[in-house]
Amino acid sequence: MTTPSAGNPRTPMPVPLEHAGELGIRQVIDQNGEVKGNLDDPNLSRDEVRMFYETMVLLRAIDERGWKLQRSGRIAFWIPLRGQEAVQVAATHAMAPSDWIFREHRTMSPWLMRGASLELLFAQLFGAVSEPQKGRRLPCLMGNRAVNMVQGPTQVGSFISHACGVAWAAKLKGSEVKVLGTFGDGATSRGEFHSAMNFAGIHRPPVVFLCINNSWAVSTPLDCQTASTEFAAKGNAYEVPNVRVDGNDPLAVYAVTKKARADTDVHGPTLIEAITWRQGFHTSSDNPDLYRLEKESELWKPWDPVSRTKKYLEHEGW
Ligand SMILES: Cc1ncc(C[n+]2csc(CCOP(=O)(O)OP(=O)(O)O)c2C)c(N)n1
Repeated sequence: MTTPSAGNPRTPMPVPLEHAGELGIRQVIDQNGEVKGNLDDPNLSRDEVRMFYETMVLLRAIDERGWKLQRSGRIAFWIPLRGQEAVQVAATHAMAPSDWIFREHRTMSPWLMRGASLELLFAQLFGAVSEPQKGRRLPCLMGNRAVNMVQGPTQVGSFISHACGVAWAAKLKGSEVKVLGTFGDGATSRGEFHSAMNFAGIHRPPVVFLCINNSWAVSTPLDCQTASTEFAAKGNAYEVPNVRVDGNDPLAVYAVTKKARADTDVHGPTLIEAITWRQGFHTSSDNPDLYRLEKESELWKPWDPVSRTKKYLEHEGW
């Protein structure tokens, strides 16, 4: 006899990436890394895609190490990023190094891809005085002015309006700087998301809003987060052009983010909804067994971003 669960896990929803065409989700590669999607291959070079893959593998290794450090009591807290490697790596690469990135709590890619050291990243996790914020923030809520990466605050989504404001300032100054603001699906329920979108619709600052829809906000599933069938469409209310993309396909994320960045000079903001899945716990203070079933992980497994990218590299002979 199996022991009844202490929680109330949800029956998993179908993986939207399986029906990308019907759902208007832009996709370049399929599960097997083959170019079969509804969006043209952005034709990145061998070195660029290899850099994507290597950074994704590094992020996954950091995630595994961070988890162990927290579980062995050596750091206070850990926010897993496993499963969300492709979206952060590709979006960072699509922006210019001088652009500002306001990031939610799982994105570490700008730190690594813009040349800040791994030692300094771990110094942040340990709260060492040598790290840019002098150990004042929770592990993973990192920021680094040297690489134009703004610290993730504890308050979910509170920085979306700041990202919009920095972009507005850049426009007023006639600067070439653009802004990327990343946030989760849960953050779209915050007032700051709506104020930023409203402001962006009126003043057209050069900002790319990247909603990383990983299916959950702690234990809150999507249908308890919004009555809409998608997050991208929320842009319509504010006249902010929007697009849905397969967040586990780095080529697709790169292509739509690159276009959104270029479009900042045409119409200002774009809202991107990148669809992915949080593979790990919400944080080290969570137990997802109480609200989701192992079956959900099995459904998403073929869509793992690291293995898909690896398969693409293999197909290309790279
Ligand atoms: C204003 C606020 N409310 C609640 C929390 C607790 N909290 C931390 S992360 C989180 C969920 C965020 O979900 P989402 O924006 O989808 O990002 P994800 O964690 O899934 O990456 C919540 C509710 C918080 N930090 N700030």
